[in-house]
Amino acid sequence: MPISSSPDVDAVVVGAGFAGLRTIHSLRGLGLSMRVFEAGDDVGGTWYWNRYPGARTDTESWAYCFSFDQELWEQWPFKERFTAQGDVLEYLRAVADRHGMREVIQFSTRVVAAKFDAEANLWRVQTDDGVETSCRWLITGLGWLGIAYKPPFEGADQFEGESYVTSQWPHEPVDFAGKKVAVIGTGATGIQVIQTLAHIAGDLTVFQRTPNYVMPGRNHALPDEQLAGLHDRFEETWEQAYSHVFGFPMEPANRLGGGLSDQELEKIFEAGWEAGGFRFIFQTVDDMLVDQRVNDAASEFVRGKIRSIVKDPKTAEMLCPTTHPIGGKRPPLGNFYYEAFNRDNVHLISVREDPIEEITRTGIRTRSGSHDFDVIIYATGFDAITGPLAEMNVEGLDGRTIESEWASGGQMFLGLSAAGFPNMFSVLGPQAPFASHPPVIERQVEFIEKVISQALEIGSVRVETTQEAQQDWSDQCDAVLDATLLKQGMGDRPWFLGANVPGKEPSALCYLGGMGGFIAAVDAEVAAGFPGYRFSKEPARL
Ligand code: N01
Repeated sequence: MPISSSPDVDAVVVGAGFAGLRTIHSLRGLGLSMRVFEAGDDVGGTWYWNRYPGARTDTESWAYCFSFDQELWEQWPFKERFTAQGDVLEYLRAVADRHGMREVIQFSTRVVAAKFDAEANLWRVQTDDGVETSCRWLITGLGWLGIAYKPPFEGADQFEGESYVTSQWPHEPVDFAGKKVAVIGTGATGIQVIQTLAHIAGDLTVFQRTPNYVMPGRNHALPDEQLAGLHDRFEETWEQAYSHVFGFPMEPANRLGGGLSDQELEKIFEAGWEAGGFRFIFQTVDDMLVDQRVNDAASEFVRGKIRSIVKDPKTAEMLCPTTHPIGGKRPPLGNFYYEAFNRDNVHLISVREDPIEEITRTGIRTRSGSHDFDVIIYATGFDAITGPLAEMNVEGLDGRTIESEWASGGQMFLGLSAAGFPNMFSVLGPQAPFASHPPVIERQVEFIEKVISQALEIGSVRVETTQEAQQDWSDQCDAVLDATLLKQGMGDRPWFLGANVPGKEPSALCYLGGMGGFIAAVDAEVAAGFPGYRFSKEPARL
């Protein structure tokens, strides 16, 4: 019986977004042959699908890109502080073209199943064109947000107007001028749609279940002088991003709020609010997410801002989050979001008080009455983090499937390796760091490169993470989560704890120990000779 049949290619990569493209670069460095399957007809991944009005990054543009290509970074004309979706795509297309990546990507092809052949130590990957491809290494780059969650509202199919799911947005332009539009959902996506369509739609009604702490993005164009200064700061930018807890290109506050008076905190918060973006959370004090008093003060500060911006007191109160701490749900970035509710054409319905009972032929019926619309937009989130891989029908050793393994919460060593699934690495798997994705992706892929490189060096055909390593990492994820205030938001269904999809078991689906904690963990793993992995030269069961 063969211990190592020859595969069609050394590696199959699934997805051609940030993760897939970065993986191509690394595998090429190792001299491996590969095939990349991408469901879309172009590169981009999450940024290909989420082309809804107003979509843009909320990490500053100069760190929402790759650090591996310094030359491109130093030339790239970052247009705005926060990059618009189309410009993210343009950047990723440039990366793919410049590095000749398209030649290994098969577009418009979805992976429908992957099964580990334990005798041959190969993955057999099925695609929706009916072809099977065998490979030694299976690397998934599916992102956290690949599977939309659309609540099963009664009657949704009978609506006769236009309806859209934000993450399945059409490529053709949608005309909203003069139309009556409903947006369901006020997460980071809903907020971007609402603040954009407020100025275009004839009438916009927002269906909000849980108000969020929306930070002012203060997006702006980057003038040439600023861009030139920025282009001189490659090292500094990436040093900041890789040492910042959430991978942002900013210095930490280097002070704790716990010992400061209320007046001192107020002054610091005011400066953070003015600075915009996530600087309110990460450049004011370093203990906002762990110190109750500081968090309470920050939350109250934001409520004060909402009350001062939104003119109608009743609307302002409806927009004030009161049931979770700041950070208990992922705070969105707005650009004149609260201001939108001062417009006569924008209306707010709280579905906590007035639940949606049915989607009708002509609109939405809530408990208090019916509302007619031309367009309904579902900005209702994702089966995040575990959903994309669970849906891919991945079968490892002994018939174990990812879907069943993760029934009570996804676990992956370092957020990329699952016990029982040899030779598979998932960039941005569950329990990857909760941080800006490009820096996380780069560090994870560099680590994967080192594991594969070690296997090639010693002639190993099967590499598998151990159950102990996986459990230990998962325990660390639990412990860090417990050290924060974030679990207090559980009742408000944060997606990063798997709490937003009915029936999904909430758990620590991400690592909150920051980029620094993650980099220390992967460096220690490499330095110790990969104790979290078993490298075998022949199948364990033969
Ligand atoms: O999804 P969400 P998202 N009835 O889950 C509501 C990233 N992202 O797509 O809060 C009524 O946050 C739900 O209500 P509630 C970013 O990491 C990044 O907005 O559960 N409402 C909530 O308001 C972000 O955090 C960027 O009570 C229902 C909304 O739908 C992540 O994606 C931009 C409902 C879902 O919000 C997810 O954001 C956009 C129901 N039955 C997104 N079910 C950038 O980088 C759900 N909702 C800029």
